[in-house]
Amino acid sequence: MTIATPTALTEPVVRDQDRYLFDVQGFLHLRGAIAEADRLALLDEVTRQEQLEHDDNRWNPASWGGRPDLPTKMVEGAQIRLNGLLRMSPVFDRCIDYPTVCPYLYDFLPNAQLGNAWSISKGKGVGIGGWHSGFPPADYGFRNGRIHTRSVNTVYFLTDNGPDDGCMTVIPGSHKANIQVDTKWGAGLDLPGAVPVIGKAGDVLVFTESLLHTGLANTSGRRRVNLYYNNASPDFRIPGMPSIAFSYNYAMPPHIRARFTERQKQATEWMAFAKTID
Ligand SMILES: O=C(O)CCC(=O)C(=O)O
Repeated sequence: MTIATPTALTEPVVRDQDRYLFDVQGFLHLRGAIAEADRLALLDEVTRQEQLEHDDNRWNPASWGGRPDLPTKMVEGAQIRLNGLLRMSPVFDRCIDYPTVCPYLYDFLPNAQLGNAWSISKGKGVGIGGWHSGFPPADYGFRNGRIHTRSVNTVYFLTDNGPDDGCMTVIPGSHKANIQVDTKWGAGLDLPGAVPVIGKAGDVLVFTESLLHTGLANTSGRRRVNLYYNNASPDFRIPGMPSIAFSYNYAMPPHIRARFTERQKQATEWMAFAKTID
């Protein structure tokens, strides 16, 4: 599927064949969905933020029983993960409701609420990730002509995701699996049914979090940078939501939400009720 230019939010771009493909595979690969100027602005900002130190005390005071295992900046070898992107810079706001992506998001998950937004950069030597999914297949279904899923993740490829760059990998159809996977069957592409999502800078991967997924190793030495905006259904309570232990990463303090557009405020409505510090 190729998207040439960003489409207005109101245009009915989602076709039956898109719903069919998402339902059958558990994901859609939107090629060329990010406008080049946006991609460059996002990539520059991730690169800048990765070089900064981030003071977690401000967001995660020990007195609130925060999550030391989920700091803002996580560095493991040549991999850098930044959690809570929207706290860092308004440059990241645009992906809350990116015009070419949100018609699919809201079709598959009406009134989606944004959870965490994070980046992952990989360099040479980063190994294969572990297979995982956010929700079990029981949380995915198709009823009354509509997709029903607890969570939809949207992955913005800011650089090429080649097979040796550490690209995302999925098991198409695993969001409907009836047999529990045993990860001892194989790591990465060795797990039966694993397919690499090979993409270009500017592509977006939209998938149900009931789908098994992971990332491959980076052996090329080319920097691979993706952004992840994960969304939950409004009836789902983000785990531990009222507690800062989780809302630390997910919830934005009121002064950050104040700058959002109306559409972005709607997409983060639950945050208005979460315990946060300003
Ligand atoms: O970055 C990758 O390659 C995989 C990331 C992933 O699966 C995740 O963050 O849940």
